[in-house]
Amino acid sequence: MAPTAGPPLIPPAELQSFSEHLASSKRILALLGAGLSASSGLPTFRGAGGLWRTHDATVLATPESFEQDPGLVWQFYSYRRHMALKAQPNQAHFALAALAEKMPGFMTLSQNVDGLSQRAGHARAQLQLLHGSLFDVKCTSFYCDFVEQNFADPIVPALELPIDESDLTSDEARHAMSNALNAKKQSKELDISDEKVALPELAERDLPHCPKCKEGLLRPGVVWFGEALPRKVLHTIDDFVTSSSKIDLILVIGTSARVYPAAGYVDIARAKGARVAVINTDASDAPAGGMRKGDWFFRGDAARIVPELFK
Ligand code: BV8
Repeated sequence: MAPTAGPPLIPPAELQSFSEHLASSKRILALLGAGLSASSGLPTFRGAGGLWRTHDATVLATPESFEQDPGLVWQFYSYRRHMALKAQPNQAHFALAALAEKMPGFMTLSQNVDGLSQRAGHARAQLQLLHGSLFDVKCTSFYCDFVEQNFADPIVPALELPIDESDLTSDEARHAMSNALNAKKQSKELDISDEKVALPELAERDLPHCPKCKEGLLRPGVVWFGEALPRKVLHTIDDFVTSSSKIDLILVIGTSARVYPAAGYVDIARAKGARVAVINTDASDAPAGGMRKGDWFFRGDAARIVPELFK
């Protein structure tokens, strides 16, 4: 017996009203968050898996943490670089890139640093990276302007740690991890417990250093909490939102919309006449100020819903 089809992914009336609005829209914004890449296997910012489950990403993603323990912060970013390189863009990344190609008046504001929108072929002029990229590195020396794209995995040998820590509970992974660490003669016996997984203390000399000035420590080219967003990105977005014409629609895809000033673009778009379409697995994650009449909330996996919406 053929399996009975479940309820439609998107309620037909909602899809109809959205499609009509999309077809008549000239200027559209999309605000992307980590939920967009969830189906590509990447944990969301607060959902980092494995041994990072006991660390608070919002604490690690700060200049203070890097100052205090660059080795720990580099291990966090090395794990995320590795995961992002292993991941593939999903159908939502491709659908957004296709919409950008079709619509000059479409601009994506991405909070994601995983590089998946770029790998899906999203036109760079229409992709604003609000929080930088895992694959940019820059020198921390005050007098050095070195910055480059770097996809090496790991970026230095000292960061070559078994990454599949999500199965650290298994003996073989545990032995692999401790053998690798012992081989680096840098770790005490790993104390794997539920509370905290001991991470090796990496010597600063073994962390990535600047090839230009030869002395500065390199850091990930992401925007940390307390740091300003890239000026050029802010100016490009300002030009888009302050132009006289209205904004017809803002898509809010896979984000808890709690981080500012990124989340503030929802209200800025509303003030320019935009209707809001939220795509999120969590019905409680509506933007600040909640949903208004004429908005849409499409509940579910962005990787499945976004391609449907743009059909
Ligand atoms: C700044 C890079 C000023 C690093 C990140 C008001 C105005 C201005 C600033 C502030 C303000 N209030 C507070 C601040 C300070 C702070 C801030 O916003 N704090 C928060 C915690 C309240 N903001 C800043 O510090 C910003 N800087 O304002 O500087 C300034 C000006 C001049 C001079 C000096 C300073 C900088 C913020 C940037 C921080 N960097 N990322 C890194 O990645 O390591 S933010 C990081 O967290 C992500 O980039 C993302 O933006 C954010 C949220 O991460 P997640 O929660 O994981 O992801 P997301 O929110 O996307 O949640 C996942 C969602 O997806 C959920 O809703 C889930 O339900 C959904 N989902 C899951 N699976 C799916 C799904 N949806 C669909 N499909 C699925 N399959």
